[in-house]
Amino acid sequence: MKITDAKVFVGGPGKNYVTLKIYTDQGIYGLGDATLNNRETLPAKYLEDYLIPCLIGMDPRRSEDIWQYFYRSTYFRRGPITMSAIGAIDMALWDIKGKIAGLPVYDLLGGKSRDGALVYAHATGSDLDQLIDSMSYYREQGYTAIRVQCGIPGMPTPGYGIAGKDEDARHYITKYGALPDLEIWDTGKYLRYMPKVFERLRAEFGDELKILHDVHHRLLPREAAAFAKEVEPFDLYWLEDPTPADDQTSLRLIRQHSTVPIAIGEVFNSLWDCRQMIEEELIDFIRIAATYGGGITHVRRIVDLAAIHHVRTGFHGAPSHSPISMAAQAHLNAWAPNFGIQEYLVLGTEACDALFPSDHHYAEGEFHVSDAPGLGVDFDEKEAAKYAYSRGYHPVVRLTDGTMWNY
Ligand code: GCO
Ligand code: MG
Repeated sequence: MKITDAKVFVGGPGKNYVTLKIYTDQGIYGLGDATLNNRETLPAKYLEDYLIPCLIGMDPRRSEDIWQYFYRSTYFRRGPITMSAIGAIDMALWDIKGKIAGLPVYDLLGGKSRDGALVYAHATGSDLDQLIDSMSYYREQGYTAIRVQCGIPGMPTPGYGIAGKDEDARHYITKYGALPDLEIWDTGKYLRYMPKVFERLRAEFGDELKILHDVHHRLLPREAAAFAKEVEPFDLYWLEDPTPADDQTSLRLIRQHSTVPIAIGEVFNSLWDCRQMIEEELIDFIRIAATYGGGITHVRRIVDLAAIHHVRTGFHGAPSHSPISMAAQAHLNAWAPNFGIQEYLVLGTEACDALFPSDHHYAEGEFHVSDAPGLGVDFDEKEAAKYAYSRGYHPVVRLTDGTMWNY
């Protein structure tokens, strides 16, 4: 069996999805996702100019060897662009392999460990009342785990993941400007107000609800340790990205002062970015995505290392991931003995479902993986022709005195 061709498509409804389609001499094709949010043209070009020419003629069943070929032959290893490109190829090869075998990818990994995978939704509010309204909406939709982001009184700009006053907080998705928007961040105001938010939410929703919160890399290690200690009584399911995780050892301080579960990893692209924090058991959930994390082959390796160290999965599921990588993660989630939770936002719009037809679905707080052979997602090229690339940027963040900070 041979790979005969591969094509890259960029575009989608409101998103620049980077979709790879690999064709074989037996009529079977595979699909992969290389959507590197706000840098989408780079993995697309990398695939077209460098990887696809080598891929033609290879045997698609040899997914491990092909992964190693691209990882080792790149010479300048890792990085989000390289790993997104390799990841897309890897997903497409698992898709092909499943289709050859007539089995869903989860069966190739070791079979289902569960029927539905716990997911969390995003609730947001420019203030506490709007946040509570947004949370009530998701409770009604059956969610038992909700991430909460709340506007902070006096904060100069709304902040990460927070709807403006007049926006629809129930369906809020971060918008990216044609040039970077500016956010102003005040750590003191955040640290003083956020514990009060959790206190009110517990009083409002009781003890059962799983409450998650994303700090989005904004705190220093000492601040994060103090904050984690202070919010301990409110029993968070996780505290995400309390500090930028470039320095893995800074997490030790948080661990020494608090038992709040820590979730990190959405900006990682390899095992080497999280090896120390997993081995030292400094985190509780690993958030790497199949897209930037080198696909199923590499993420599976991370999941296995994590399992030995009591770290569970909590894969990234921002809307920038196409339904293809969400499917890749759904198969990992179905199999992983150390599955924790899945972030869930991407599927469900009519335009997105038309572009990526599938029977993966959400029901009652859980994600149900497709039982179709391969990844269980298709790609409609006619629909794809409707969309064009449009450049976007993540916001930039400055402190109140103008100092650059972390988005
Ligand atoms: C999350 C993330 C995202 C990121 C985005 C950046 O937890 O979902 O923090 O919202 O900001 O994926 O590209
Ligand atoms: Mg996050």
